[in-house]
Amino acid sequence: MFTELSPKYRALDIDTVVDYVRSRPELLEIFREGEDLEAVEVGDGNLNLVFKVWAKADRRRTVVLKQALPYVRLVGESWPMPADRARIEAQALEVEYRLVPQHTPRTYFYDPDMYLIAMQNLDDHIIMRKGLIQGIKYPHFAEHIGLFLARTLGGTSDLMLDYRTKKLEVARFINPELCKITEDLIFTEPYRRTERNAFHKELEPQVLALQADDDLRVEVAQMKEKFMTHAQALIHGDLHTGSIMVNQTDTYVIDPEFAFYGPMGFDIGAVIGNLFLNYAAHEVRTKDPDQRADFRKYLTDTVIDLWKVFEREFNSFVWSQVDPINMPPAYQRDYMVRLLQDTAGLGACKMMRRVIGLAGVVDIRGIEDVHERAIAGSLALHIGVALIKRRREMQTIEDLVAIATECRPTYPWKE
Ligand code: SR1
Ligand code: MG
Repeated sequence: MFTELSPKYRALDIDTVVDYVRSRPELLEIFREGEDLEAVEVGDGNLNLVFKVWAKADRRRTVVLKQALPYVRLVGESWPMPADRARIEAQALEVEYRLVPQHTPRTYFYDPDMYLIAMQNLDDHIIMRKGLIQGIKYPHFAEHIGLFLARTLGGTSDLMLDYRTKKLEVARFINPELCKITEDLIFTEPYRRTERNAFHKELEPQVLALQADDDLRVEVAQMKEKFMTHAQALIHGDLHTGSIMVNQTDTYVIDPEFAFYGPMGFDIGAVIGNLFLNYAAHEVRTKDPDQRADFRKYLTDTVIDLWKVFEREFNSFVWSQVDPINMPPAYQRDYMVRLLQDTAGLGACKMMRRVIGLAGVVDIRGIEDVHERAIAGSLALHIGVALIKRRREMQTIEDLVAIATECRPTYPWKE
């Protein structure tokens, strides 16, 4: 069904990874020949193996190896998946590094037989989702991610590339199986009864009402069509807060294995949708109302700021370079409003799938008390529905935030 697995492929494990590292001359800039190395497997995502390897004598000399398995790790061998997705990820990392090296991990090499990428270990950063759950603020995140989005989306679009390069890039990033995961898990399954949906029973009345909402299913179908047909830019394709590593000074975007030419709003919406999932989770995670309001203000300010940085950088990196006869200022303004509305609609789909569908987020699914979890899930669903249904009203990012923050949970259900 997929391109055949290389005959040289073998999945690494904790006993074989050190010898593999020793066999790679590219890593001699980090490790000395024959020195003692230590390793641990840290992959907690849905798909891959991830190893950290370091020199016993000096933990700062370290590398991360990410290796694709020929199946979905979350489910097992019954769900095969092309290991060649690692090539897509390596290519995307290369493009992103060229456009925004300050926010992209450095790649040491890509091994096409092992479907393995060796890259910079970001040990002094944490997965952003984990930090946000703890209520940690990242003061530079909006500036960093706004720049990342403007450069990677603008710089790979028809607005910046010549006609031939764009088409060749679309071909180089054809990624059918990973797109199919998104088409199924984000745009299809949450809106029907399927075995893979994983919402808990307290939320069932709201989920059933949402699935019975014909108007909503029309909006979602429009978003699915956009995802499948709008080859606007090279998108990361899975830019949730688990694909971002942060600390108080830096931001890195990792894991672009879902990359392909799709709608820009899917990436921007993923970031914003995940900030609102966290916003919904703090409904119950942060008990003190002042503390909750303060953290939520940080989240909504971040949404506003990241869009404003994105617009500013898109102006200077893209719009200032285009031919104003073919793309006059009024077209440019209209493009940005359409992009904002796509961002709302696609981000909404990213939110609803995380509450209803197979792969949830720990912000919400990690809430232990089932009633509290239902309150947070209910709020996240209401925000998702409002963002997608009311996206055409939005002219500014403040409009988007106002629509989201008007929403309230409706659990526990009133008779
Ligand atoms: C079967 S893969 C499930 C999800 O994990 C990835 O991070 C993507 O979000 C995908 O939809
Ligand atoms: Mg991932």
